[in-house]
Amino acid sequence: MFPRHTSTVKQDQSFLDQTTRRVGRNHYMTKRTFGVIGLAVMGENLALNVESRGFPIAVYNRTASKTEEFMKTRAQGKDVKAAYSLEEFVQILERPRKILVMVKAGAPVDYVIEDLKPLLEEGDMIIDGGNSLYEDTERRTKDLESTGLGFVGMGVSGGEEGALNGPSLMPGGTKAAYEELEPILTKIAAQVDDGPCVTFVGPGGAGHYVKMVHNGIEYGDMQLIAEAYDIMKNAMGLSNQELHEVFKEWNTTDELNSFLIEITADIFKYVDPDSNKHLVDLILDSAGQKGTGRWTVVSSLELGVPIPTMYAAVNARVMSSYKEERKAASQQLTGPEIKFDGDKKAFINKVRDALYCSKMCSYAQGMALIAKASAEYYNNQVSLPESARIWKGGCIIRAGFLDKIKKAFVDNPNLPNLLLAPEFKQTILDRQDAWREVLILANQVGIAVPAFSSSLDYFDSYRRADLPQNLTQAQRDYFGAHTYERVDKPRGESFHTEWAA
Ligand code: NBP
Repeated sequence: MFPRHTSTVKQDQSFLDQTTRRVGRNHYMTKRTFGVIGLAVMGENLALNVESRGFPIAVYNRTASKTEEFMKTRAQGKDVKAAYSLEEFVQILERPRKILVMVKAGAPVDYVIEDLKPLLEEGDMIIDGGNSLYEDTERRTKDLESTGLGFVGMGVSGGEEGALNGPSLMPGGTKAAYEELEPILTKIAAQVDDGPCVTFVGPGGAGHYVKMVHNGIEYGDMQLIAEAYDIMKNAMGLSNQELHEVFKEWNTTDELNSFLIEITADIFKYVDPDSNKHLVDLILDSAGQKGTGRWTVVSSLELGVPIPTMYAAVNARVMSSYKEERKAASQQLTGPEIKFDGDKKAFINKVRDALYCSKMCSYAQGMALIAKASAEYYNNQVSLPESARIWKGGCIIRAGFLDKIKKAFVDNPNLPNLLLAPEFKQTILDRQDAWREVLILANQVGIAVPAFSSSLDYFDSYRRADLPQNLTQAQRDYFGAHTYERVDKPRGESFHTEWAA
């Protein structure tokens, strides 16, 4: 059983007496409330965030020169104590120790945990704030809980700026450890109208699972914006200045107001000082894809939850990386001539509608994936309204629209799919014609819109009672005797036919 402790945030005199120790010959130092291991971009900024909320901190980094540099620069004058060995680091932390590990995801997290384990005492807790695979977090939680330590696998979103000023935090794992950490986490998280962007997500790897899906949704959002840009630039001929104005205007709308739309508007007006050209036009069209997008797709396949928009976004990045091959192919594989002669202003509104409808489908997929994972892995403990709420501030997908998602699941906790929530349903029904028109144009002029198309396919598949998989089942039974069910017989009864006879 993980022992309970009173909050360590308020320190009265008797507490300070117990938690001071002699350092050097004459100097007394208050023990540190919070420790951070790993002083790269995220660790440094999170450490400074924690310190700025009034918590004395200790820091440690494997390479001592980075620690020295941090102490000489950003930590100057702050309530930060550096340690140059893990033994020293552990000693200067008050008990129960609260240690945030912010190192490269994967094996380095295990190395740090293994080195820390023998130095810690029952009730101490480790938080892994990196982008760890939820299955690794599952394993680490079990392992550390079995030794009497608390483990919190915490997704952190918001990059460098969020880490410093208020990220979105997605902690899961040992519930009692989270309760100890809550007074600190609620202070360092982004603050929005309905509270700090942090909640206890669920047991085991639930925090990292929700962070993974957050990143999958981020992939989807970015690809959808890229496709809207491609159509408006290459089919409709909008200039960067016009694109800046369109995205700026979209950012004022209830449905699309978001961090990603805001930065997109900024990007279109940025002029490269060296060349005096718009920087966006000078950037190579080859995007990387790291673990989380791919993991989201793999998990969705394992759980049997369709997430075609996110899958399309991951594939689009993979395809973009074949730059040289695409360049060569473009000399041989021609497409239709690009021609748009409609009303630009009216069509821009249709692109906006297509973007919003596609985005609704993408979030419907993400929320369905979290719901299934919650049921399969986390005893139904992951709250969908809370997941949407903690993404409202601090993180890359922060958007006004998340409020509507939260409300949809508060109003109906058993909602089978976001698209069935009254507000989303009506919007998508009202705008589907515009959405389809945009896809028709893209297809006619030969511009690939994989995420827009996958979203529409998702909508058109989900909304149809009958799909053509009756034929698929017949084929499977024909060549493999896989059997089939019949619409005119009770579910569960299976049939086989000797088709060739
Ligand atoms: P990095 O992912 O670049 O990792 C660098 C840190 O890991 C350094 O402190 C390095 O120490 C330490 N480290 C390594 Br590498 N191997 C180690 C080992 N075997 N033992 C101990 N320490 C080791 O840092 P980051 O960009 O700050 O990201 C940290 C985590 O946060 C990652 O999981 C990342 O995916 C996640 N994340 C990053 C962002 C972002 O915007 N960057 C956003 C959200 C989440 P050294 O100095 O001795 O080499």
